[in-house]
Amino acid sequence: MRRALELALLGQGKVAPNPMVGCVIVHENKIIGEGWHQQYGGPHAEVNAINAVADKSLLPASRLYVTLEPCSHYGKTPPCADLLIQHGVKDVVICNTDPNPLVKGAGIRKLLATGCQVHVGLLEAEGLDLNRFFFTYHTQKRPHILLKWAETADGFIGKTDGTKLWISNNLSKKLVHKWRTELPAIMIGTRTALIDNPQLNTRAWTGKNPTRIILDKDLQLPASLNLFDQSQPTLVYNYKKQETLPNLEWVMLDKNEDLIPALLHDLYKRQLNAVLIEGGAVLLNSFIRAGLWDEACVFKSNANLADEGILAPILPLALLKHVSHVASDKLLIYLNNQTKLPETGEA
Ligand code: AOF
Ligand code: ZN
Repeated sequence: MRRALELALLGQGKVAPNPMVGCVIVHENKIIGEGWHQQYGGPHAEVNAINAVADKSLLPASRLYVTLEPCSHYGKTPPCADLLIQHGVKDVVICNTDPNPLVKGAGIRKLLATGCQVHVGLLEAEGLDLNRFFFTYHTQKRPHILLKWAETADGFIGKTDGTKLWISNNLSKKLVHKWRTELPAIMIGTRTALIDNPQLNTRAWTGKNPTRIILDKDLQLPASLNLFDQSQPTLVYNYKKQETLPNLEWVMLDKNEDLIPALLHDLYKRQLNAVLIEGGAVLLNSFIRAGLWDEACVFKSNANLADEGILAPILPLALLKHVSHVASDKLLIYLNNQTKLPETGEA
């Protein structure tokens, strides 16, 4: 199953909103076939693993390890549970059950009904962690929310005078760009868009550019910003207009609804299963106040701003206590080794 999880990870950044899935087939203690879900809409992991087996007559006497319950529905491909049954597979070990309402146990029931032996829950925690975006999406009916910010040693994330402050370093920039390739969407608020004029792309890492999401309630942002260059899919949530251009869409929200839940509901409908919230403080705090977040990735500098600045978000104390016991369960802090803050940097 560890090997199957390793294979699943090869689909990272290529299969969303579908899960990363790996499959290993073992006959008399030898791996005779391996496969993983490689591309969104492409063959599932089980199909690729079975195709990789040279001698299919070995399948009835083999054990199949798969990281997610075999599917039972006709989607872009026929049900994997049926394929396993056709090939006479009689021994299946599964890491996680599938929370997708289209499957949700039906794949396991299909296998059991034919007398196949099914074991569920091997390395369950590892599987839940690997596909946490997929699991949050289906169980909470909203995208998985990751908060990200960089703070100075004295707890500031920016300057109050509206000038740009570069807190982290080139290494953290690369890491963030890598994360961006692994996520379907990134979001920022109005002030960050205005001050930093970011591109929100993945130029420091190879991979797919995520959808950019901007919250600009009253449409204050100038069209000249990099974010409006239509170079990658961009959504602008606001209270004023609904309009669609190539790669650029203004989505109007209802002022009478709670902002964060309404926004997440719209993202859910668009099948975006994870969003990295990259600031600023107002937006990050809105997610924290609403209790609608799953992970925080904090870069902490060892240098002081030594001035008045914008305070870094404060995470609920109860959670931090929890984190001190279970390191990096929900919070990830990167310490950077920078002794002096540079004056400017690239957003
Ligand atoms: C995958 N890859 O290896 C497995 C999946 O849209 P479809 O037809 O490809 O079906 C996607 C659903 O199938 C997915 O949400 C999950 O519930 C199930 N299993 N999906 O993309 C796989 N095993
Ligand atoms: Zn399938």
